[in-house]
Amino acid sequence: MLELYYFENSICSERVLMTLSEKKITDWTPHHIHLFKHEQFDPNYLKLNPKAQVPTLVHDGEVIRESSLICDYLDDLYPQQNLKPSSLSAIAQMREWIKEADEAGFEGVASLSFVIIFRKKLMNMHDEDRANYWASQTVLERTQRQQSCVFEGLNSPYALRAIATWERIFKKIESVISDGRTWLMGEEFTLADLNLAPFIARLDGLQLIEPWLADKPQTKRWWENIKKRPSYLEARVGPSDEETETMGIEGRKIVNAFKEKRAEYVATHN
Ligand SMILES: N[C@@H](CCC(=O)N[C@@H](CS)C(=O)NCC(=O)O)C(=O)O
Repeated sequence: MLELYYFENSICSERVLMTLSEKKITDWTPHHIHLFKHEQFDPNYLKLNPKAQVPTLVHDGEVIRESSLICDYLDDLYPQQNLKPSSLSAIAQMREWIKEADEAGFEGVASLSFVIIFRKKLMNMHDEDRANYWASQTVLERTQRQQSCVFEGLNSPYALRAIATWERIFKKIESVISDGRTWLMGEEFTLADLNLAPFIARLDGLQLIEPWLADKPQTKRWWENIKKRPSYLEARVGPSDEETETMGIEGRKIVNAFKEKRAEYVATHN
């Protein structure tokens, strides 16, 4: 029996939803964890995921955490529609993409999300509620990052690091697929493409993709292909209509300042 604890507006949960769709797995039980209602801090959920994060998969009583590991696990569990390349070296290279997305890409997207949308949400909270929210968190680095993004906005060092990270990832994508291949690992869609997709969808929702990909035609082509993928559509990757509106409004307010920061970074690091 497969049970998934997740939240729709979570880029990490979307990775798993996309994997379930790619693999055509329909026999699973959903458990919604509403992050904005702080259900991730429920003591029962904390037993499954002590970091108070989604997603979490439970398979026949075994708990699997970490979105990319859950996707990898599901891929191994179900033979149909393999999401890994065939050679061991290619699998290792595929995992390098995912490792970078997990380690740096996630933090970058989360920082920019806080600078652009969650900042306003948190600033509108009563001081005491905001302090309680942060006090409930169990990962200190995450709290420090969020606080810096909320209080310093685009001037936060985490925002600059996000620009540097995604500049590096997009440059790598552009260079790898400039040989005309459809997907990162060749002609087969793999977990490398899939694990990046929800993160880039969020950047898109925040209105940052246009300026970022303006000088990267190959990456644009790859991104357009991802958005047409049935699993992307079925898993409803990216912000909901309502969120798209809020993100769009907030993103447009900041996009010029973002472009300046990015240009400054590119001029000094290229
Ligand atoms: N490395 C973890 C990160 C999970 C994570 O941070 N999930 C976010 C949603 S995308 C979360 O649960 N945040 C809890 C919160 O904001 O309090 C994974 O990939 O599963």
